[in-house]
Amino acid sequence: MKPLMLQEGCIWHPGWLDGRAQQDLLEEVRAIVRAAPLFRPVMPKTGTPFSVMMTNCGPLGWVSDQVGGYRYQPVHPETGQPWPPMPQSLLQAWAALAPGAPPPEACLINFYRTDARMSLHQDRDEADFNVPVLSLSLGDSAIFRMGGVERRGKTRSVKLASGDALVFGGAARLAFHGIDRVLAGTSSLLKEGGRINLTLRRVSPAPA
Ligand code: MD3
Ligand code: FE
Repeated sequence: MKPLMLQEGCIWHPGWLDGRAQQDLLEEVRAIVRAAPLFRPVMPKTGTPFSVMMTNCGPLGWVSDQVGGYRYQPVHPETGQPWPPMPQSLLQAWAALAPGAPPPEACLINFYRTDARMSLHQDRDEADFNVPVLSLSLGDSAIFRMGGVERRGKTRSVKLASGDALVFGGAARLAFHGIDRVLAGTSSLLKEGGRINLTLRRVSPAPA
C-alpha cells in the first residue's frame, strides 16, 4: 500500500513488511527476548507499573524505574548484560525509511497483551529531535492515537496493523501519542495474541 501522511512529518506505510518479513522479524525478536528477557518498567516517583512489557536491542536501551526515572543505558536492568545487537533487518528498515539519518542506537521493543495500553506521552529522552523515530508493528492491530506538540490539542486515531511502519520526523517528532487499545484476534502472527511494537531511535547527538 502506498504511504500516507497522517500529519506534517508523520508518514504511515501500511503493510510495509509482507508476511514473510513479519515472520522473520518475529524470529529475530524471539531471539532478542531469549538473550534480554522482557521486563516491566515502572513510572518514575510513583512506581506504578506499565501494562506493557519491554526489552531492547542495539547499543542502548530505554528503561524506567522508580528512582532513576526514564533513561537509556547500555545494559539490561535485571541481567546487567549488554543489549543484543540490532538485527540487519532493522538497520535496513532505517536506511530505507529514514534515509540520511545517523544510525539508530536503540530499538525499544514493546509487548502488549490484549489488555495493555500506553497513555498519551511525548518521546523526549533523546538528544536530537531532528532525527526521526521509526516504528514497526507486529501481531494484533491497535488503535494508535496521535495529537500535536501540546497535550491538550486535538488528536486523531488510526488502526495500526501487523507489518505497518510509521516514521515520525519534523514536527511530528514531538507529537503526543499513545495506544488506546489492542484489538484481540485481528492477527494470527502471534499464537497467543497480543501486539509487538519496535521503535528505532537515535539517542545521542548526531556525529558531526
Ligand atoms: C511519535 N510506542 O515506545 S509506536 C513508545 O505502539 C511508543 O508501542 C507506541 O509510543 C507503541 O514510545 C507507539 C508509535 C510512536 C513511537 C515513537 C514516537 C510514535 C511516536 C516518537 C515520537 C513521536
Ligand atoms: Fe512513544
